[in-house]
Amino acid sequence: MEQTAGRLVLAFLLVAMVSGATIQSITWCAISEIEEQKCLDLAGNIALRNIRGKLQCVRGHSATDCMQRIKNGTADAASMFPDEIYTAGICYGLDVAVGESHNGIDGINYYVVALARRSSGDLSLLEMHERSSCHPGIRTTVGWTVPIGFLVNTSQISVDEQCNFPHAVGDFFGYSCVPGAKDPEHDPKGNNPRNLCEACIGDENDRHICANNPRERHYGEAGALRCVAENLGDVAFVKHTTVFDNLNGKNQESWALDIEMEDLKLLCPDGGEAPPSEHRAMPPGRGARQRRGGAPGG
Ligand SMILES: *[C@@H]1O[C@H](CO)[C@@H](O)[C@H](O)[C@H]1NC(C)=O
Ligand SMILES: CC(=O)N[C@H]1CO[C@H](CO)[C@@H](O)[C@@H]1O
Repeated sequence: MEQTAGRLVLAFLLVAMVSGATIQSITWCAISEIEEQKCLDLAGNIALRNIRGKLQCVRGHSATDCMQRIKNGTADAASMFPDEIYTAGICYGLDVAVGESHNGIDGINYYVVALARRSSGDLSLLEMHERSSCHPGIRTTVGWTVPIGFLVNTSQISVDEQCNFPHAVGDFFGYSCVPGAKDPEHDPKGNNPRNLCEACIGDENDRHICANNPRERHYGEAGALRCVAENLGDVAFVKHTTVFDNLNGKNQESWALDIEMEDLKLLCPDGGEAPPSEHRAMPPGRGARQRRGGAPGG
């Protein structure tokens, strides 16, 4: 984890779709002072070592500002959070050039899956409108970026010109638990839809509802599974390993002991269903499997 707690450690390099032209000089849009300093250091090294090409650094006010700069040609690249990549792709027509995992030690791949109770008939991942959903946390790769990308990709969710994903998601699902959705950090204007927290339950004393930490009992992947097990959500977006990590006595909490593998099913990207062991991947937007990125709650 770097300087900002809870930040994802995935960084993505974005480049404008410049029709195959080889770039001699790259202008990097730095979002923070630290990033700008790194860029300047690197640029100095490149100049010193006489490497062909040139790196220039500009300072953007925000990820969105950098996207605008890339789009209008005053910058070529920036590093982004995974969830910002969807904004970049969907709202600014930019493309992901390189995906990098900063905690590169493990680099374990996982699939993001959609889990539902077997008893809830008539559920399809292609018809999720007005359904209820359980997410490990806001801006997590598993619980937000991949599923929302899928819903956008399959034209179920459309985002407005402001690219306001929380609003689009709140309008789309009947209600959800997206821990952190109302935190000032993720909701600076305080106007994210309330229904993003309506499937959350908080702690034993009904406090910390929708908190972006384990006090919210529907937080994280186990929490999202619990949310479905407790019938508060139709679907949970979790890793393919989440059921195996929590069922058959692995998790001793009563909700986990009360549910069996046979009670659950996977919803597949093609609209069908499968047993939890047949983890078919949800396509993460651009056809590649997600790398483990140390997402909060992940
Ligand atoms: C490009 O976009 C940035 C960020 O919005 C803006 O500050 C800059 O003036 C724009 N430049 C041009 C040439 O349009
Ligand atoms: C509607 C849409 O954008 N569909 C795309 C979803 O992603 C697949 C591959 O990742 C594309 O082939 C589709 O065109």
